[in-house]
Amino acid sequence: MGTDFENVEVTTDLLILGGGMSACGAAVEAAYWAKKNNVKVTLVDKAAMDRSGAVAMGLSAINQYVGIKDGDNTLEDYVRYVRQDLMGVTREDLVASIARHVDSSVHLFEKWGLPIWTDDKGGYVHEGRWQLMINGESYKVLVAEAAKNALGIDNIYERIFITDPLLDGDKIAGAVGFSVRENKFYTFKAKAVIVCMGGAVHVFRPRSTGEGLGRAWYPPWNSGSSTYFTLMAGAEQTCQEVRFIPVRFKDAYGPVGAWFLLFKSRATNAMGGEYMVERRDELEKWAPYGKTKPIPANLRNWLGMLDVMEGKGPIYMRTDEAIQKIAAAETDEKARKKKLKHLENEAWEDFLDMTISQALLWASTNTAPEEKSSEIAAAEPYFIGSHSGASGAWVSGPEDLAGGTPYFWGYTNMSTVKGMFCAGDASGASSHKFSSGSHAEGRIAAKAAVKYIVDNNAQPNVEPAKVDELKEKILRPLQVYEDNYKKTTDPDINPNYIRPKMFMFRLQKIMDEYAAGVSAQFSTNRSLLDRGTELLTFLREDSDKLAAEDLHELMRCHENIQRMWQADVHVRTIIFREETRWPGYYFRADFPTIKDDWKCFANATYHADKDEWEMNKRDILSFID
Ligand code: SFD
Ligand code: AMP
Repeated sequence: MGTDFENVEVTTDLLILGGGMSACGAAVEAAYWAKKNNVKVTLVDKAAMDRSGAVAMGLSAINQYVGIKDGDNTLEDYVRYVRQDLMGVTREDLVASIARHVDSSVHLFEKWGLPIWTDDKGGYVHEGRWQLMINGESYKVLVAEAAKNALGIDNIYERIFITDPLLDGDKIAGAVGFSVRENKFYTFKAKAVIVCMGGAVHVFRPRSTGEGLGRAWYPPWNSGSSTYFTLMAGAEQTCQEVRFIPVRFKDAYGPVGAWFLLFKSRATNAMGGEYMVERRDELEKWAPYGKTKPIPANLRNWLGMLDVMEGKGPIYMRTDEAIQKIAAAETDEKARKKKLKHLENEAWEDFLDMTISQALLWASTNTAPEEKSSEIAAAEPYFIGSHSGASGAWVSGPEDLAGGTPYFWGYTNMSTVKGMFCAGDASGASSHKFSSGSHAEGRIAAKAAVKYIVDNNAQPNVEPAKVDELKEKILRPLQVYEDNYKKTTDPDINPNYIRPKMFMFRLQKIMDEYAAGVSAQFSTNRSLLDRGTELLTFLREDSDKLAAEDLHELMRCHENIQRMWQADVHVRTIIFREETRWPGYYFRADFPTIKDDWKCFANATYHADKDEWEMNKRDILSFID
C-alpha cells in the first residue's frame, strides 16, 4: 500500500463538509449569496453526492411539510408538535426557523422533478399531518444534481474522508482528510465551515450481527463524523443523550410511518392485545407528555417494549387487517378488488422507494402483506438529530426569534466555535426536520455563513506544524500495519495491532451491555455507565494501535474512532442527566422517573488541550404557548 502521500491544499472561503440533504441545501443557497458577494464555495463528501448519506436509497415520504401557505398548519403548530414529541426538551427558535423555510425546500424538490403524490383535486397526498407521500427512489439524485449545478463540479471533492478540524485560536480555519481512492492527504483552508456530515450508526451492537452485518436502519456510512469534528473543534454539544430508536419491520428495517398513518394499521402482540390501548394508563407516569396526540415516539416505543419485556412478543404490524379494512369500504366487488391491488402496490412501493431489502425479505419469506402480518421491533440506538433523536452541536438561533436571549450569538446556526456552522444531524435540539428540514436548515446556515465571511473576511492562519502532526496521526494505521503484519501468519491475529472491524465489535459490545442497548433491554444505571466509561477509556488507549491494510481500511479506522467519541459523549451525557425522560429510548433504572428540575438541556464540551469534559445544564426558553 505504501505510506507516501501527496499533499493537496485547497484554499476557499466557505467549506461545506458532507454532501447529504443539509449539504445540498447549503450548496444551493451558498451559490446564490456567493455570487453576490464574490465568495468561493467548496464542498467535500466522503462518497459520491448522487447517492450519499441517509437518502441514498431514496425515501417514500417527505416527513416535514408544514403547509403554511396552503393554510394547513401554522408555525406554532409545528413547534408544539416537536416540543411534545421530545418530552419538552427542544430549541423552539431553531424548530421555528426551519419550519418557516421547509415548505420552500419541498417546492424546490418538486420543481427539480421529484414526484409528490397528488389527489384527485391536485393537492398533495398526506401520509400524516406533516408528511407527504413521494415516489422517492431518485430523491437524492435530483437534490444532488441541483447542488452540483449550483456549485459547479470544479468546486466539489468527492470520496474525500474528512477527519479533523483546523483552528486558528477560537476560530475555525478549515479541515483535513484523505482520499479514499488515492494516496492524497487534503488540507482545506476556509474562512467558514458548515458541518453536514450526518449522524452515527454502529455505535451500538446492531440486532443483525454476523448473519447480516452492516444491515441497520441508519446508513452504515454515517459514522459520527459531525460529532467528532465539532467535539474536536471545541464546540458545545447538546442532547447527546437523546438517541433515536426507531420501531421498524423486523430484520430489514422497513418504515412504519406509512402503515400507522396512511393505512391506519394497528400493532398487536402475540395475544392479540394492542399495547397502545391496553397500556394507556402507563402514560400517566410521563405526563404531561403523552396526554395529547400524537403520543411521543419514545412513549410509543416504551408501551411496545413493556409488552416484549413481559414476554408478549412478537409484536405484529397488522398489515393484512389494515389493507382489508380499507378495501372493504368499497361498495362493489370490482371496486374492492381494484382498491386491494392499488393498496398492495402502495405497500410494496413504500419499501421499494427507500428500504429495498424489506421488500426482498417479504418476497423471500413469501409474505403477502394483504394476507399476513409482519413482525416489528425496536431497533438498536442511532444518533440522528434530524429525526426523532436530538443529538448535535449547540447552535445560535436566528436574530428575529432568539435575539436578546442566550440562544443568539450573531449568526444563525453558528456553533460556539466562531465560523463553524452546523446543519441537519450535525445541529442539535431541533428534531423532526428530516430530509426536507435538513435541506432547509442547510440553506439557512449557508446564508448566515456567507454573511459571516463578508463580516470576517480575513483568511485564518493555519499552522503547518499542526497539519503535519494531524497527517502523521491520521495516516498512522497504515504504518502500524506495514510494520507488523508480517509478524504473524494470519494478518487478523497480531498482538501489535487491532483491525477496525474488531475495534468496532468491542465498542458495540460495551455500548450494548453498559449503555442501554438491545441486549440490556434499553436500560442502564450509574454503575453500568461508570463501568462502560472505564472500558471506553481502555478502548481509547488501544485506538493508537489501529491498523489499516489499505485506504478503505484507513477510512474504517477513522469511522470507528469517530464512533468511539460519539459513544463517549453519549455515555457522559446519560450519566449527567439524573432522570428518565425518554423511556423507549433509554431507561435509567436508578432514576426511573421524569423530574421537573431536569427540564433543561444537558450540554457537553470537550476541551482537547486539557483532555477534559465540561457538562452544563442550559435553560429551555419557550417562545410559544
Ligand atoms: O421515514 C462525510 N429520513 C427521512 N426523512 C424524510 O423526510 N422522509 C423519510 O421517509 C425518512 N425516512 C428515513 C430517514 C433516514 C433514514 C436513515 C431512513 C429513512 C432509513 C431522515 C433523513 O434522511 C435525514 O433527516 C437527512 O438525510 C439528514 O440530512 P443530513 O445532511 O444531516 O445527513 P445525510 O443526508 O445523511 O448526509 C450526510 C453526508 O455526510 C457525508 N459524510 N463527508 C466527508 N467526510 C466524512 N467523514 C463524512 N461522513 C459523512 C455523507 O457521505 C453524506 O453526504 S423514515 O423511514 O424515517
Ligand atoms: P417512520 O416511518 O416511523 O419514520 O415515520 C414517518 C413519520 O411518521 C415520522 O414523522 C414519525 O414521527 C411519524 N410517525 C410514525 N408512526 C407514528 C405514529 N404511530 N403516530 C404518529 N406519528 C407517527
